[in-house]
Amino acid sequence: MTIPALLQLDLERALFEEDMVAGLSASPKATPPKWFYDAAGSALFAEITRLPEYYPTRTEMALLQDRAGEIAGAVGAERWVVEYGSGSAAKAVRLLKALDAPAGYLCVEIDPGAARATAAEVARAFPGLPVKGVAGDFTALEGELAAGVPPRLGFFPGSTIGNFAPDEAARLLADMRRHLGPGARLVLGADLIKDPATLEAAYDDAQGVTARFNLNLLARANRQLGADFDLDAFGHRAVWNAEAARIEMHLVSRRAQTVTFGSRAFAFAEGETIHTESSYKFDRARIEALAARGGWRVERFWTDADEAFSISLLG
Ligand code: AVJ
Repeated sequence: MTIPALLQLDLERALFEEDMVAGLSASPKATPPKWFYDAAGSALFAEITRLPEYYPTRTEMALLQDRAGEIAGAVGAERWVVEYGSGSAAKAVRLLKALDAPAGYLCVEIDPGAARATAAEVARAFPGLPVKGVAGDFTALEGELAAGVPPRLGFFPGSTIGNFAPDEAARLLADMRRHLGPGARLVLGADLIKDPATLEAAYDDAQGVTARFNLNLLARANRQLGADFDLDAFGHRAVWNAEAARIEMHLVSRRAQTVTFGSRAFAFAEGETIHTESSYKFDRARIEALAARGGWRVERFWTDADEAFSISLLG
């Protein structure tokens, strides 16, 4: 079913409001990271990927370049490539270039602008290849998969898997296992555990781009929900939680304050935070355990020379 664009915007706004109300009512306050990615947030994320401190994007791109031939050899010919939200076409173009006679390309992006732009760029790079971009979260894909027949190759780059808590991540991989169908493979990009200083710098850059990305959540709530967040009254914090193996991003209330939107009011104590994102980091054993919970096996595992980032081939 196709939902008219205006209705879709209304629906998106309603879901955003629901998640913000639930997240700000919870204790401790926590909101889902998928709402970072409106047009402004997607542009800020693109800027993050070019920051000197943010190594994941360029490391994964180089790794893809170096290993594309091996990946292509392992997955075989005539695959439908199904990509889960990377925010840019660059990695898919690199993968598709290496693959033997890809059958088509489907991507799902939370930001409708990104879905359109990524699909358009892939279509431009591969004239004649069936290409489709879908706006929504990963669950929006289920109905679309009739478009491409097996064998499929899932492509989940960027360590977006790290945005999900372990149980959710296992469920997500199991969903992919199921809807990608028989004989599917999955190319999974995952950031690796390393020294905390490097990790924290990647999420708290000197230019303050990540801070703006984090604060954009509140700016978006002001724009889209009529909230009255004072952006100067919140600070950005990124901390490595070693026990949970994740970077956490928080927005810290600089003072006691009350924020309102609609008929609701949310009280903040001085120093209270909204936990806006977790970015889990991995090692080979953790990826193998997670893959197994999702019904996959790690067939190949590649890292760069510094072991900063990994690409796994799951089958
Ligand atoms: C897009 C989820 C992979 O966790 O590294 C970047 C998002 N957040 N800087 C990440 C992000 C802060 C990014 N992912």
